[in-house]
Amino acid sequence: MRQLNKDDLPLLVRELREFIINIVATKEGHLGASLGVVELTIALHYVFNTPEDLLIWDVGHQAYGHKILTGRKDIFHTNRQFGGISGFPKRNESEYDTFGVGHSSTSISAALGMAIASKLKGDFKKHYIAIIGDAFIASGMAFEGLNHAGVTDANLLVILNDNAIGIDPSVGALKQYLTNVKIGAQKQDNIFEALNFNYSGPIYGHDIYKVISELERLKSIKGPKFLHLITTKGKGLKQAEDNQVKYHALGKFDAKTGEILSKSGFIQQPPKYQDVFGYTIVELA
Ligand SMILES: Cc1ncc(C[n+]2csc(CCOP(=O)(O)OP(=O)(O)O)c2C)c(N)n1
Repeated sequence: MRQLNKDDLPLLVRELREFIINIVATKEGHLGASLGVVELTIALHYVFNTPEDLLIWDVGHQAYGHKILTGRKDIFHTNRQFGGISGFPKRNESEYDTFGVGHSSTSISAALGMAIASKLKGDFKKHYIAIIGDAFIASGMAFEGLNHAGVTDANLLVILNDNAIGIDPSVGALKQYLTNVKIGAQKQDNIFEALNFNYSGPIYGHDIYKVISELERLKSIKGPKFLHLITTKGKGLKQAEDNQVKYHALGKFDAKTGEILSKSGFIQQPPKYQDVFGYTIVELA
């Protein structure tokens, strides 16, 4: 892929998105998050020398494109099936999966730990990149990682994939702050610069050329860096963009229309186990 001409990348973007939609439509799984980072995923593997440079995806539910691009295209239809590949990055599955994930907010600390460890071994060349969503950067452990990284000279790049939603729309003061940054109303100090990060953004994350040129620029800057990307969860499938909560993870759907399917046709599926469990617990409470 790194040998492709930059002009060919928009076609790859389309193909990768289509591939993810077609497989998840029949095999189920996380959808919106992976669709939102297609450009970023391609740009990261294009600009950085993976797997020598290390990508650490927070949670890893958005890493379908990463898996497909790193040798697992032909087995991606086994995603989350018994005996098949994992729905999250898994170290024994691929050398490109640098950290076992599933639970959130670990990526920054993990990347920082790896960066410090290789410096101790005398390796100063690699890049360490944590990709984290706006929901989970507000978690305690992510903040602990930022707080620690800011007093090191680690070659760490933290990429905030800001789509203003987790499973439900994001809430809280940090979300408000990020919104202010996006609308250009933030007059106060930049919180990430205050933590000693070289901040860049906000950048529109669906312009592959912009993302590539910014990653190339950041690659030559030493120390902790922070890239703020604005993306749309579910990008490329209208229904998933319009119903981001429902299309975070879902059952089978029509790949063309995005309509959610059941075995008997275009009707709602029965409630999921976790919904029944949740309603029952609330009722009992
Ligand atoms: C500790 C923990 N809590 C909850 C979850 C369930 N979970 C998986 S993805 C997700 C939302 C992630 O939001 P964000 O980080 O903003 O990424 P996005 O999906 O919007 O790209 C949640 C709550 C989890 N994986 N780990």
